[in-house]
Amino acid sequence: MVALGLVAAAGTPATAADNVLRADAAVTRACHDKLLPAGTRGTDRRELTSGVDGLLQARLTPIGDTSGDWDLAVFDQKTGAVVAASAGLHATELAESFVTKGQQLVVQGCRYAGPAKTTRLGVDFLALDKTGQPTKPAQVVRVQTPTRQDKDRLLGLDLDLTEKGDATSVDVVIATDADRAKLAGSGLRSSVVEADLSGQSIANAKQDRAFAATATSSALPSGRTSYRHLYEYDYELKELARANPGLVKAFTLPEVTWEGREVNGIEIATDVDNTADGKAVNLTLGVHHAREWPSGEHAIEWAYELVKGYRAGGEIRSLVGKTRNIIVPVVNADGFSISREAEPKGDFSRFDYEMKRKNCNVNDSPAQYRTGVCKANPAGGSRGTDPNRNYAGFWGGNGASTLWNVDTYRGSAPFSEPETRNVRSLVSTRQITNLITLHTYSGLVLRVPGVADVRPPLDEPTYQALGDKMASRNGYKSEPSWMLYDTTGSTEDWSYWATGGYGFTFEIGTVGFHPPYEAGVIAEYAGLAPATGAGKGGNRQAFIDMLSNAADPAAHSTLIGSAPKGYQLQLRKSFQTPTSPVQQSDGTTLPPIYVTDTITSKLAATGGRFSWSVNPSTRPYIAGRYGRAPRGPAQANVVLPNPAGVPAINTNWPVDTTAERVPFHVDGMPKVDNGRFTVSIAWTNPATDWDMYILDSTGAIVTQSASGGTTSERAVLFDPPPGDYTAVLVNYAQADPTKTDDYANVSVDFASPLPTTLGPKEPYQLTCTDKKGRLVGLTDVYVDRAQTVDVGDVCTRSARLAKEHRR
Ligand code: 0X9
Ligand code: ZN
Repeated sequence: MVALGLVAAAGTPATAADNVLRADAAVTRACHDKLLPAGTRGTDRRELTSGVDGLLQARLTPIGDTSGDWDLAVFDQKTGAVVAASAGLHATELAESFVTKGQQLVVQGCRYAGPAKTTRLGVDFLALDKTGQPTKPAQVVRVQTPTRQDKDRLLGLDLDLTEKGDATSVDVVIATDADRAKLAGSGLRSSVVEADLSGQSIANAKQDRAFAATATSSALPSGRTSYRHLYEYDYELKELARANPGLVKAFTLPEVTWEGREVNGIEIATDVDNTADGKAVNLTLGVHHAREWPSGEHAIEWAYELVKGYRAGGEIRSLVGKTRNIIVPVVNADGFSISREAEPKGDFSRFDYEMKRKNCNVNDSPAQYRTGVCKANPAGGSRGTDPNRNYAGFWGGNGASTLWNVDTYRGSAPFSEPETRNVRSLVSTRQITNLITLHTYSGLVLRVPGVADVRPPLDEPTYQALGDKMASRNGYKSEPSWMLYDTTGSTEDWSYWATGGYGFTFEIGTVGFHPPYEAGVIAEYAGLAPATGAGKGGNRQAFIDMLSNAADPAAHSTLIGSAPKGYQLQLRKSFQTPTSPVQQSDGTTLPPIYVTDTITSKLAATGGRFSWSVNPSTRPYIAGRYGRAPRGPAQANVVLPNPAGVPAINTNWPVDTTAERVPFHVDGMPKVDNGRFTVSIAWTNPATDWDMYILDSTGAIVTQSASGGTTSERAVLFDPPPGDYTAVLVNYAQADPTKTDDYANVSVDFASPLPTTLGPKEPYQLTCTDKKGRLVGLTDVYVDRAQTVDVGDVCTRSARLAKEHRR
């Protein structure tokens, strides 16, 4: 690894003065658009020649006044093509790309806005280390996981699970020989779904180029026809703000990434600068996972949708008027930039940077892997923390890895990462009543909880209804996320349980992390074929549903009262929430960590009555869990004898119907109230394999259990409707075909539903400060979902209390 510093065209080190770019005028232009002639107003440039086959990193850092906005672009001098660019909201920029030895480059700095006439340029060239490339193409295999045991076993393998899966299987990426060996040794059954991922990736890129070359516009609100680069996201955010003063504001989140990038967002509301106007806030997040490009596209298109919709009038104008929208299209800016700028290798190896998932934290890696930069290092894309395992909600439990190089690595501590702390700061300081965090892929609208043991929150009926409604627009499946697989430390499993704001994970699309743009972005967003939401409104309409929910006071809580003009109200809650018992890599478990959250929000009184849209004061985490009271006893367990004989081997059920069939009956009210039934069978030899499918009276499979390498099967159905059922027992394999290893009896066990549990109520502390910032009112406020609480004249009523508080 060589860091050459700034080199002039001839390869000699630059002087300090060469490091300072200067422009006397600011010009609002896209610096990355084209290489401008030397001396163009508002620009400065340096010419360089790469001394290496490797990586170029060009940075800007502000000099003195940090309020200026400079952008940066690097061009190939011969072709004029943009090689790398950066267009943040200030003068902190990082443009990175691969270059070849002898390549002649022009670094172009553009002063976009603000008073800073100068900015500091730094350029590094880094040689690449290419050891350890995989030998075989990577594959997607479908792993059969009909039981929770199987799912747990799969999770324990620390493989790269895709979010594609159903009740009985999960698709997994197998990139290396080590992955292959792990899966083979697990006893889990699997089949190859996609034999060579690289072919697909290269074909996708080609298709995208062809589409963008011919299509001049699209059904997207912006008309976009190709995946954006990070610098385009940033540039468009500030241009949207510049073109729509008063309605759109671009902002930078508090923490820079590990590589020093600023993370930017946009806020949209009437009178946008008055963030303390008491309106409900709808937050849309994209790109927690680097390779999930459509998630950023959907987020920024939603921003265009709102701006255009507001200008056009009608439903969106009315909704925008009642709410605030915050959009952060790219939460994981480092990871995204790497994935987006990588060459399409598509083999899912750790050097396939296009398929990088995590962020750029390197601190938890072993010393030999801590060298290099995020985009080029000996461990490739396997360094870093999974931002969607790093939130505090149930952190440290199932479905997250303790290992630095695994794609679901949870990080060294809850909120150890700048990316999650950035989202935390938004959610902790604004009343985010609604949150969608976008991912790809597999057509899902996911809600909490991430693990089944947590049990659904008291809000489950309304929470589910909202998810179902959105799913009716995009054609996705709406379900609690544990049904996909266990996850802990995910975005909404923190934000929801801590604040009560409805949070969802969308898994956009059906065909890959960043499929061709036309299908993966345009069709999914606008609800066009081939998307599952074709003709139903697509994600566009799902987002509008979410915004309508934010605009509906019945969906959150409201405080009303009165306060003098110029006074400021503040709500505050501070609490501790335990993480999961913290799983260790040696299999032991340490006690939960108690994470302190402080939630605050402000209202600027305009005089007279106010109305303030807020989340419920009681955290869902302690409010209780949803369930239902048993209305009668559960049905008595039954043991059904194994029918005489043994069916022939059948590896092709249900096409081949050879099986044993054992009927049983499930009673219902008023006789019994079953919360669930569990059907189990057992045999002796793990090399023997019986599979079990449970059919209802119409012949539909209602649940199943079809694992391999075990001596039992267990199928569960929650809240089973009364009626006749059939257990279908399929003889999939016999350890010794000459001596049948038959299963014993079929047991059907019934259990009562778990009743709803209720926890204590929590208040907000509401304070009022006068124009001079003196505390003049203080009270506790309890407010439930859908409730409106009149807090009265809070700025004078509790004056005595406030005075005592001041002493
Ligand atoms: O595993 C994830 O983080 C998400 N899938 S992805 O392929 N996009 O990485 C799914 C998360 C689902 N779980 C929760 N949201 N709790
Ligand atoms: Zn994701």
